[in-house]
Amino acid sequence: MGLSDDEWHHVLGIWAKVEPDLSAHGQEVIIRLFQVHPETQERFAKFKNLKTIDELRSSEEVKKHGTTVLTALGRILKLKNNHEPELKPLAESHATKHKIPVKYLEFICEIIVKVIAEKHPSDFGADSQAAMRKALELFRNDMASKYKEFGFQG
Ligand code: CUS
Repeated sequence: MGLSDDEWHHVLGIWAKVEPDLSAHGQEVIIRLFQVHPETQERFAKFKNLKTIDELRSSEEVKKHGTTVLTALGRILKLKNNHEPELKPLAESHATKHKIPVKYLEFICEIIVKVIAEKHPSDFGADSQAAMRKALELFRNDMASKYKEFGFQG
């Protein structure tokens, strides 16, 4: 089920506040994800060797990956309910190459909401948070069904 115009308005409104500093948000999301769900870090050969919080904080790779993740997500959000063309290649690479389970997408989405809420307490109220959660759920559901088309059970 898609979002209403009003819900998309909330989602894109807060995203406009995230975007000017995408790399700081992205870096925080990845670091937090690896701390809260260490199994996600194991999935990436290039991040496995980063043991301490200081190592994570000073890693340019982590920062770069955070930017990549949020850039991809931002593109998808801006397409609103018509994200299929952008989502398909992403689902393919994540199903066949990276093998990122849907569960990990749930983890990262939840952390994205938390990080935005911390960084923008006065711009990300209950309605905006609910709308963002709904948009991310739509993203995950569509990723999950595309995963299946690519033969990955997720
Ligand atoms: O990179 C990318 O692209 C993805 C995201 C999207 C949104 C799909 N990723 Cu990366 C994901 C993940 C990570 O990194 C980690 C963990 C989990 C998930």
